[in-house]
This record gives sequence, structure tokens and C-alpha cells, in this order.
Amino acid sequence: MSALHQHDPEIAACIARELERQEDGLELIASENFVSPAVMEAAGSVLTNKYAEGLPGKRYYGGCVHVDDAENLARSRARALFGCDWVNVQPHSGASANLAIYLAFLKPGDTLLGLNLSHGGHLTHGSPVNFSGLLYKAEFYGVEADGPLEGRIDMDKVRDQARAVKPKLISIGASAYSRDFDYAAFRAIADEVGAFLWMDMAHTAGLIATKLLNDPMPHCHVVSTTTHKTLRGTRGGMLLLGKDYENPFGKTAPKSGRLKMMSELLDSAVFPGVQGGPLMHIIAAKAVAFGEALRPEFSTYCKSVIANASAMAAAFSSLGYRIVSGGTDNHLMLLDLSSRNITGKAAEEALSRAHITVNKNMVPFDRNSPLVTSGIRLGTPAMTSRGFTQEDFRRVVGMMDRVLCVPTDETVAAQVKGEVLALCRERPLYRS
Ligand code: DSN
Repeated sequence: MSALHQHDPEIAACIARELERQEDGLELIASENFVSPAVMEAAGSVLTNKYAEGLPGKRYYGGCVHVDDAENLARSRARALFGCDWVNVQPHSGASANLAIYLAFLKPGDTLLGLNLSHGGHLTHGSPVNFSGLLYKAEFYGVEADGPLEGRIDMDKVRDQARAVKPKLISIGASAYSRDFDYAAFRAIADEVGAFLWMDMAHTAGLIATKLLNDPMPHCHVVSTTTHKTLRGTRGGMLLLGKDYENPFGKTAPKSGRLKMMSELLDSAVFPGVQGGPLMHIIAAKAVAFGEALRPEFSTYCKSVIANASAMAAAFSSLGYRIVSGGTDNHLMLLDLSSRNITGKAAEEALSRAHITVNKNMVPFDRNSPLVTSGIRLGTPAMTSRGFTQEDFRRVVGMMDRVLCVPTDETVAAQVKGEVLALCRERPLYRS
């Protein structure tokens, strides 16, 4: 970054300090990951200079021949990765992708049914502070407080609620849910009430692409994702059509035209509906990441992400911590600290002093506010990218426990920070 150092030393210094923070800390935020230098090169390339509104071959600007190639590569790799017929790789983010789904298929005031934000759902699935809750009538399902389905979704209750509220759109997907979804059961409910079924697989896309979790494609009409969580690409969003794109338009389009109809609705919802020019450097970086995810090493990586999360959850349980739902099927877990005399906010701050980064998170039925919370969310994608093994994660749990037992003790935080630094130096991230 010599040009940046010369040209803008203040920003160069911010980047250098952030690199140091990433190198010298344990990154346990479940939605973060570390991209390859190749992905970063594409994201920092001359493609940032190019306007390319429209789609490959149908642009509103000249000079798009090379960015067309890049976008076509991103599209074909994404289709191969998820085994689907159509994708749009232009959404700037997961929220933009989700906004396009609402625009394509709903009218303001239509009813949605999604997972409650305070039970692990996402803002864009109907939260009252988000466009989705402001423009549409949002209804929610949740997880169970106790019993055999504690912390899990009870599909009988989802069905009862869908029958009661008759949603036009049912969303699946979460930011803090550690269990897999039963897509066939959701689809049966959607068909019964005449709803459109949408999976937001932002968190689990990498684990779905590598077939380690259930596949939403055969059951959902539309799927959205971010590209930077378990999928380990640059920050961004994407839309995909499931394998069954017939039902919602069954009476209005000839069978052969339904894929075209659905894809055209979504394409035009992305542009010109909710976005202007696509970010071609980011689309190229998505293509690089999708290419990486098609390689066998990515499958090995995703298996380790899940094995490491299971090891981490088991280690916390053996120390007496409560994990919501008792464990995890995926890359994350929610640690409920409500019986341990520490809030999520205090835990986040104490761990941060020891260079361990987590985020405070509400647990289902939390009595604390979202800015305080009773829990923390932990994920393994980033540190698994750094080569951490199950044994490393068990060591990390021991370190976290020492901090969480005496959260205001500066001596313990300093000792643990020393151990974190030693562990990080054993496995450098970008430094050689
Ligand atoms: N903010 C993301 C997360 O942390 O899960 C979801 O959009």
C-alpha cells in the first residue's frame, strides 16, 4: 500500500491498525471471516472505475466487455456452487438483496411471517425499526422457551401461526440460530397457506454449498445471501432462485416462462428497483471467492468450522455454561450468561480487553435490552480460516472462562491477552 501511505497517511494508518487488530486477536464474531489476498486484490482493482448498470450483454454504458466477463464468471460459479438455474450477483449487501425480494413479490401492507429478531432472526425479516417492518405487516414465529425443543423452532406452532395470519411471504433464516432448518416442513406450510417461501442463508451459505447443512434450493422459491460469512468472500449480497419456481405464478405464466418471469422480476427489482450501478470490483471479488468455494479445500474448511463449533459448545457446557438449544449444528452458538451474574455487554467488554472479539446478543426471552443483553454470540468461521483446530478452540474456551469468571480483573485480562497473542503469532493471518 505504498501509494496510500504516501498519499493519505491518516487512512493508511487506520488500515495498518486494523490489520494489527485482526492479526493480534481472536475473532469470534459469527458473521465475520478472513478473505484470501486474491479476493482482496480483485476488490481493490481497477474494476472500481467502471459503471455497468444493467446485466452482462445488456448494459446502459459502453466499455463493459471485460466487466461482463467478470460478472458472467461470478454468475456461472455461483450457479455451480448452489446447483441453481439463476442468480443475481449485484446486490451490494444482504439487506439490499432482501429489499429486492420484497419489491419483486410484495406490495406494501402485505403480511410477512419470519423469525423474531429477539429469538435469532434478522432485522430485514420484519423488525419494526427496519423497512421490512415499516412497510409490511410483520408477524413472527419464535423458538421454544423450554421442553424438548428448547431454543428450537416448533414447526407445529409455525403452521398454526401461518394459518392464523395468512402471510404472503414466509421467511426462513437467522443471525443467531444454531440449528438447521426443516425446509420441506416450511414448504408444506407455505403451500397450505398460499405463501411464497424465502430462505435468507446469509450465515450458512458456505455450509449449504458444501452440503453440510440441509439444502433450501429444492424447497424455497427464492434464496438470498451475503457473500462474506461462512462463504468467505468479499462483503456483498446475492439472490438465487430455488429449483421450484412454479407455485406462486402457477396460474399466470406458461410453465416454460416461469423461470424467466421470476428472474426478470428479481433482476429489475435489483436494478433499477433498489440499486444503481453495480460494484464491479466487488462482483469480481465475489467470483474469486466462489471459485475458491468450488475447490475441495473449501469443503474441508467448512467441515472444520462445524467440528470446531461443536467442540467449543461442548467445552462451554462442560464448564457449566448454558448454550441456547444445548448445542449447535452449524458455525455458531449463543451463550446464555443470565445465571452467571454478567451481562452480554460486560462480557463483550471484558473479553475485548483480552483481545477476544465477540458480540453481545439477546438470548430468546431476554429480560435485558438489545444494548445490554444476557448473552454473547460466538462463531468459528474466522479462526478456522486461520487454521485453528478443535484443540485450539478448547483452549480458547478455557481462556474465555477465566475472563468471564472475573470480568473486572485487569490482571487476568492481561494474562489471557498474553496467551492470545502467543496463539495468534503461531498462526499468522496475512503477515508472512
Ligand atoms: N449483521 C449480521 C450479523 O452479524 O449476523 C447480520 O446481518
